[in-house]
Amino acid sequence: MRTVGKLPRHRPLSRTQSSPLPQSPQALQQLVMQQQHQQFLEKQKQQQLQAVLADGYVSGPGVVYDTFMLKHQCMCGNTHVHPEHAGRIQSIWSRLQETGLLSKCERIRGRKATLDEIQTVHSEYHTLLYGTSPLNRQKLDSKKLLGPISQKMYAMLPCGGIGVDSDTVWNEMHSSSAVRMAVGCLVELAFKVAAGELKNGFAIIRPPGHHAEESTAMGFCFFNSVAITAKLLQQKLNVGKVLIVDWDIHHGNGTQQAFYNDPSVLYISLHRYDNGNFFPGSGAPEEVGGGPGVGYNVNVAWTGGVDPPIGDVEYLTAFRTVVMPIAHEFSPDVVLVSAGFDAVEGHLSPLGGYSVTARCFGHLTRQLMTLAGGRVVLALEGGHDLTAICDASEACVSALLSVELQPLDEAVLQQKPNINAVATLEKVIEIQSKHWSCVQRFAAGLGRSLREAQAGETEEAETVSAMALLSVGAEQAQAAAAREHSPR
Ligand code: X5A
Ligand code: ZN
Repeated sequence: MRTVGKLPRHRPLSRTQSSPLPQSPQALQQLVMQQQHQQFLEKQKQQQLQAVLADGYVSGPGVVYDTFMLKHQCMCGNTHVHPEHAGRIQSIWSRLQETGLLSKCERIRGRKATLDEIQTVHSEYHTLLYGTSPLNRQKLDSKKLLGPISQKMYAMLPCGGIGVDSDTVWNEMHSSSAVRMAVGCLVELAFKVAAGELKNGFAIIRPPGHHAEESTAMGFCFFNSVAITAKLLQQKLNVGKVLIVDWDIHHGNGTQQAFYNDPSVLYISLHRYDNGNFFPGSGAPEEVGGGPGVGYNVNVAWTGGVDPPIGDVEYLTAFRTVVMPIAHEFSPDVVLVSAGFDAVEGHLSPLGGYSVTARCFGHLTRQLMTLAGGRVVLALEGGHDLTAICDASEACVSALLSVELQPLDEAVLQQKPNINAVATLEKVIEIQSKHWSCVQRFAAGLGRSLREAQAGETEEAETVSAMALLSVGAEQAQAAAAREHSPR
């Protein structure tokens, strides 16, 4: 509170005021202070209201993380043979702490997804197989829910542990809690974003999920967290259209499968394809969806290997010519991102090979924030180079916070996309233009640098307004001519 002596001079109160003014100077001072305080509260209320109108409700981004997910570890205990290890999410969490980004975000409490929630995407058998530990399985057994589930279903691995394969390891004691926690964390976060309690979100979760199909665990994945979240947003929160952007270097075969015939969920994946020779082998550009879902599956399937390399220019060009135009036309209510960071430089084949910068992913995030009123939720998928995934997470959370990003290098803006990337995008546009008319106009200028594209678009806009002016001019001339020739 300010002291009376420091109060600014107030305007003299007018004589027309109906209530009598207090007589003593102290009482007058008090009245002025009361009024000023009232004004202050009023102004504060206005500002809060404006903030609510501007962003929905809220403060800012939400981040979710839970140490339960650390316990999913091969019983062999050797993280070198298993690149999808607990240190991945621990490192990202620490990085966000160290950089002070975490303190600018809301921390969301995670939880284990229920078996019913998981069954929105997965079969009952698959859900029970990976969603229960020996302890709670006994309870289910006694309820006679389980049938043949207690039979052995894992392979012995060369490392001494067990799993579906040497990537997709299983810990009988701890893995079921971890895989359910990964799903539940994302569901909690996405629901708060969709409901307007949070601006956007970043889920630091593992194991990843986008390879998990209805009844198949593979490629480190057991439950498809992003697919389950999309289904639950629709079923429980009445969200209409969900866009899933998958920028993990691997195709999200599980996510594609979950929504292949569904026009309410648009799946756009950018992945290394190499004509089906890169894991998991699916994700051809011709896979466009089925039945009512035709056109709602978009595969930007990079082909041509890594010489020349695929990097920022190619990803930014794909966003400019395919991802963002289609996404805007779809007009989603929520955007979920399968945010794997294995396309970031530092990842070698077969778990990478590309050279996208961490910084670039911040810029891609910022572009996605122009959709769905900014309701964007990123979920970690793949990526194992700790520096790369920490840098990329930092860039993406910075974007979600709307802080100024490190600009892209001028060289990136001036470079043309490589010949293989242009061929890939030509093919995607040829195939998808049957379903999305907006992409057609980008077919001719695919080889442009981002700077050239920028100039081209400015020129196009100028041409459009010049044409508009010309046509207005022509109409006016016609009208004038008509007046001249018509007898009064
Ligand atoms: C989520 C992810 C990669 C699986 C590679 C299998 N999976 N060799 O990045
Ligand atoms: Zn991956």
